[in-house]
Amino acid sequence: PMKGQPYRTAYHFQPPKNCINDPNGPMYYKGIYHLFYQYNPNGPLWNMKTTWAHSISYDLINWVHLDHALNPTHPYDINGCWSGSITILPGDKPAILYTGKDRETHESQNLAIPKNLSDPLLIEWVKSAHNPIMTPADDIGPLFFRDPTTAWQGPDKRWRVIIGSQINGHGTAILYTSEDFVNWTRSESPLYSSNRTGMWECPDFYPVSVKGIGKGRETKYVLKASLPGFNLQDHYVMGNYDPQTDIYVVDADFMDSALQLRYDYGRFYGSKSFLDSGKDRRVLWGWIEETDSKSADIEKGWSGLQSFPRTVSISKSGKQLTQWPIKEIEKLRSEEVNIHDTELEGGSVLEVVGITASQADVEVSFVLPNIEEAEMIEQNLVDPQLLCSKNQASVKGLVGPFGLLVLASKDLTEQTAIFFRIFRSHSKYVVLMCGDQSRSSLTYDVEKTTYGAFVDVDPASETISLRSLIDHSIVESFGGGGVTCITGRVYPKLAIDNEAHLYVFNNGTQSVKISKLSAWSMKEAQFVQYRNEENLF
Ligand code: DQQ
Repeated sequence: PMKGQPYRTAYHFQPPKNCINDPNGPMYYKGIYHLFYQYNPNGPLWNMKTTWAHSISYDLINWVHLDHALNPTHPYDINGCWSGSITILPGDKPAILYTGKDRETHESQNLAIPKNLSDPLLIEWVKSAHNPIMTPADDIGPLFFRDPTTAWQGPDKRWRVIIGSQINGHGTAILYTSEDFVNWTRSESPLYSSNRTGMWECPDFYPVSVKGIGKGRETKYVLKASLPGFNLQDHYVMGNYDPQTDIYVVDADFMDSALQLRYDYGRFYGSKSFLDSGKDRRVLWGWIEETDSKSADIEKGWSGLQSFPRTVSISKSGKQLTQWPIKEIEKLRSEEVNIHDTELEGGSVLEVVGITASQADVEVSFVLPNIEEAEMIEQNLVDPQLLCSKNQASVKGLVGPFGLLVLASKDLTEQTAIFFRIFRSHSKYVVLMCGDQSRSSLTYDVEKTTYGAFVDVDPASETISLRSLIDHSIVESFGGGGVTCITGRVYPKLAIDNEAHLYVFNNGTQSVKISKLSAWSMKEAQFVQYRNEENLF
C-alpha cells in the first residue's frame, strides 16, 4: 500500500481514489471479466451524480482500469447513472440496463450497448435512443424504482427483468417483460414482495443447483434484496420459481427463518452476482463501505471497497447459501505457516508467526473435546448480534470464546476478534460466530460494532472452521465453511503493516483443539490504468 495510506488494501478491488459503491454489471465475456461500479469522479464521498466506472481482468484478481462506461449526459440520467446489470443477448451481445436520475432526480430504467462489439474490452457504450425505456406508473413512487437485474428469458422467449421498489411501504420486485429488450411491459403481479421490509435496492434473482442434496427439484431460486432501512444489509430468500407462470414461492419470507438469511452479518451491501460461464460457477461481489468518519475519508482521498469475489452455492443442508473466496485467490499466497493438533487451554493466546499479518489468508479448524460443558440458551429467544455484543472476546465463557485475533498490536491493545461460542439449546448445540471490533482501534471516531450470527453446523460431529481474509482495513470471515460470513472494516493505529500480529485464542474455561491452521502472507494484486488520461480518476 501507498505511503501514509495504511488502510488501502493490497488484494481487494479499489480504484486509485474517490468514492466507490455498488458493483454493477459484472460479467464474463469472451475470456475477460468485467466489473463496472458506482463511482464519484469528483471526490471521496458519495454523491448522487455517479458514473459507471469500468475495469477488466483475466483472473478476477489483477485489474486494468478503463474509461468510464456511463456518465450522466442525458436528461434522463443527468443526476446520475445509478446501479444496474448486464444481460448477454443472443449473438454474444451484452446490454446494460441501468437506472437514470433525471433533472428532478426521478428514476427510470435505461439501455446502453457497446459501441463497437469488435473491441474486446468493450470500452465505449452508447445509450439507446429509446431511453428511458421503463418509467414508474402511478402506484410507484418516482424515487422508488431502481436497480434492474440481469434479465432472463422464459420458455415463451420473452425477456424478464425485476426492478427494486417499494409499494405501500413494502419491498417489491416489480416484474417487466419484453420481446425485443427495448419495449417493456409491466406484469400485473410483482415477482415477489414482502411486508417485512421497506424499499428493496439492487435486487438479484438467480438459480442455484441443488443436485446431490436430496430429491425433488434440481434448482432453487435465490432472491436477494438490499435493505437501506435495515442499516444497509443484504438479505435473501430461497424458493421455487416457475418460469411458465412467473410464480415464485419462497421457503420462508425475508427475516423469517431461524437463520435470518443474509449474505454477510457485517458490512456487505448492494451486491450482485453473475454466472461465470467459463468456470461454471456463480460469483458474488459486494460493496464494503467505510466505517471511519467522513473527514477521515476526505483525508484518505477515497472510500469504499469491493469484497473479494466469492463463489455462491447451496449449503449441505439445502436451507441456505455457502460463500467462499474464489479459488484464484491461491495465486496470491506466499509464505505459509501451519499448526497441527495443538491444544489451546482455557485462557491461552498463541501467536501465528512467520507471515505478514496485515495482509493474510488464514484457515483454521477447531475440535471441541468438552462440548457437553456448553452453557444453555434459548436459541429462538436471542438475537445473535446482541448475544455477541454482551459477550465480547474479553468475556470469559465455558466453550468459547475461541477464534482469531487479527490486526492485533503486539501487546493486544488493539485487536479485532473473530470467534465462536458454543451453547446448548434444548437437545442440540448452537454455534455463535462473532466479529468483535470493540478494541479494533485506538482512534475514537470510527465504528466499533460487534457483529454476530449463528452458524448452522453441528459441533458434536464436525470441526468448526473459520477462514479470514485480512487486508489492512478489511477482514472478511467465513464460518462453518462459508455458511455464515462476517465482514468488518477496521482502522488500527498501532497494528498496521509490519506492526500487525495474528493470534489464535481461547477465552473459555474448557480447552479446545486446533486440528489444523494454515496461514499465508498475501501478495499484492496488480492494478493498472489502461490509458494515462489525467481526468479519468
Ligand atoms: N446505490 C445506487 C442506487 C442503489 C444504491 C446509487 C444502493 O442505484 O439503490 O449509487 O447502494
